[in-house]
Amino acid sequence: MTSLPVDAIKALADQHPKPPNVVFQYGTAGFRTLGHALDPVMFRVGILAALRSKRLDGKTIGVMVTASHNPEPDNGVKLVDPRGEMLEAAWEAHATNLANAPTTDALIVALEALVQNLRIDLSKPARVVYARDTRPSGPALIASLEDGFKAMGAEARNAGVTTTPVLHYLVKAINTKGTKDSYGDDSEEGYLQKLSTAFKKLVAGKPAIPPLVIDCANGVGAILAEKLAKHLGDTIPLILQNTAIDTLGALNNACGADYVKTSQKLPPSLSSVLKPGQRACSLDGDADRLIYYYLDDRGQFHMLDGDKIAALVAAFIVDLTKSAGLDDQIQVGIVQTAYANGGSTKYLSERLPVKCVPTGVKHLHHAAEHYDIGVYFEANGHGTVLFSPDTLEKLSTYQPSTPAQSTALNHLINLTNVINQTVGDALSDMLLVEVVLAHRSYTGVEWDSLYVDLPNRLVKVVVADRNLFKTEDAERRLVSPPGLQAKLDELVRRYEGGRAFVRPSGTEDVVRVYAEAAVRAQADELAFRVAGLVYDEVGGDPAKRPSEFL
Ligand code: G16
Repeated sequence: MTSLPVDAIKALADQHPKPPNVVFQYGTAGFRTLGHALDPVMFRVGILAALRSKRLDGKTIGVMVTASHNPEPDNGVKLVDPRGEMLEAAWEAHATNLANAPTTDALIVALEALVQNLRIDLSKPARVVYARDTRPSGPALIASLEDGFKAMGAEARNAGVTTTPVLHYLVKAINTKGTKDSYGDDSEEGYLQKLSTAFKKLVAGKPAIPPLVIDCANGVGAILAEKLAKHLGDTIPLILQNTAIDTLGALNNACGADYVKTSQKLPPSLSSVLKPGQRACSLDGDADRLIYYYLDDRGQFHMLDGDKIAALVAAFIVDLTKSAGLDDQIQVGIVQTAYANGGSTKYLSERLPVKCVPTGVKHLHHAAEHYDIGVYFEANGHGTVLFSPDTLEKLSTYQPSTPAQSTALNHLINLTNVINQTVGDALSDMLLVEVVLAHRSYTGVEWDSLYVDLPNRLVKVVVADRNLFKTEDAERRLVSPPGLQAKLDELVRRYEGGRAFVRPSGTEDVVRVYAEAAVRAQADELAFRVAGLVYDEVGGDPAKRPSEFL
């Protein structure tokens, strides 16, 4: 093919028309909105994925249909680049542009321009691999996506219903197959084998691991967790909860990582399951986020979020590099966002280099690539650990001089296999956490006591147009609407240990407010006062003003 298959595209595009008066945007994690609105977007994403593959010489591009932590009626789609990472930022704009072409003819014009501007060689092959989560709107959206592939004559592999991290793994495994960098067998089974084998090696010889309760958010994580449990056998007993993937409305509803993180509460469905002192964790709807927690002897809930995971894991890796005699050659660094609890940032920055970047794993991932070993976690439990190519090379060629060094080196090598380095992965992160807890002989209590979280509060504000809100300084300050940041500064000054920021969500149609302060009641009050300021600023309906405390 040396020119666009215009007739095929036209014929199929007419079956997926874009409604007028809707604007689509490739946001924090791809396109995300009500599932039934996404039909034209899917078709166009199918075409774009094929073009991206051609542009990259036929490398396989991933497409994941999911809305992750969002409620069930929402759905979404995101593209995965050949190394398993998020789509290159420049192409997000191309995706937005194609999605908004108002007619079939306008779509053809936009495609022709894209091919010309990016000098895409249309004679190259197009290869894609795609998957979806368990949402009811998924099958119809997959059919629209497949029409996009068909229009372009792409070679498309359907990975079925699986988690977002498995899809990222598959993309990397397919593109590295048969090379010296082979990432593993390019199948879900290969993924499960890789993680479970490394996990078993890492915990060999450690005392028996007590059972772990997993809240699967009634999503696709339930399917994978069940398969993983079989691979792990009795190395770690997993008690799966919230596995109702076929119950309408159950997905992420009063369960899952986002519910736990935002409400800072135990999912009600676990209240009769979880025993005091027992560890539990929640996945989100596509199993790329992980939040741990436990109940203390008095039944009080303690959350161990992405910041706590970063602290636990980073300290363990630093200790291993020291024990291996590699600490002068390998630098470990941390990447966080503005949502990181002030307590965690203080604790970590006293020990390691810490960088703050805007929300979205794509930003964290790229920043983490600058370290020899980059540990990145969002407070919401989305994150992973990256080992740079140089570090991987060092680990494979290093000659340890004592048995202790050799053991630590092996642990580090096994960690590179238990960790899904393509993207945040709840199940892989869960195994990583369990390895560290087993090595440290920690329960949730010791882990929790690494540092004390500042009381904090997240609030969503529904406004007419969230795009009025623009930020700078890694989203810690507002530049628009003008004057609002000064009002926030004035307010925050009145709270001891106060910190707050406002940013538009990239996955939901809301503005998010985060606040923390030295005392719980103050953190709550500050959050709702900031939310009120935001609401008033854009002239919202007084009846809907955020007002839990005021
Ligand atoms: C996605 C992104 C995360 C981000 C989250 C919330 O998570 O992958 O990096 O933190 O959305 O983003 P926002 O505050 O912009 O809505 P997920 O788990 O939904 O894919």
